[in-house]
Amino acid sequence: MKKLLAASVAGALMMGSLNVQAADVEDAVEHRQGIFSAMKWYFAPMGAMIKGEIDYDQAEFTRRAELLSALTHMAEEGFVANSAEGTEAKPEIWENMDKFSGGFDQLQSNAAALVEASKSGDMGMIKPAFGEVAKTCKGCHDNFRED
Ligand code: ASC
Repeated sequence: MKKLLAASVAGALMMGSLNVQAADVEDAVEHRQGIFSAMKWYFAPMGAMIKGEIDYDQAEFTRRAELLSALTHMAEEGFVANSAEGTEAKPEIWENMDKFSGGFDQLQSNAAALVEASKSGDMGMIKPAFGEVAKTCKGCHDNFRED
């Protein structure tokens, strides 16, 4: 009886986990896409300030850099197994996870450096720091995103 109960509990857990798995992949994709979209939201106006398309405001720039920096720690966990299909993520991500993950490390340190540079209020420091972040975005897109 105990054995039977254990078997049916295990069976129920297994079935449950199959359902949870499909939902988990969907949630993970939604999570990472939301984070990337938020990253763009915070990033793009900083570029516009640097180009002079909108007025430069030091506090606003730093606020954006800080929030962007926080977001750079959130997207990677959305790249769960079997989650490339139907997205722009290339399967190469999962074949080169060390390189992919290293790109996130670089993005995180470049974004943290942009926060520090932004506090100087000196465009001579801010501009190259912003460029390093943009370069890291682009590097990963070139390698791991379908255009
Ligand atoms: C953006 C945006 C990106 C990055 C990238 C930087 O504003 O949407 O994906 O900058 O183009 O190279």
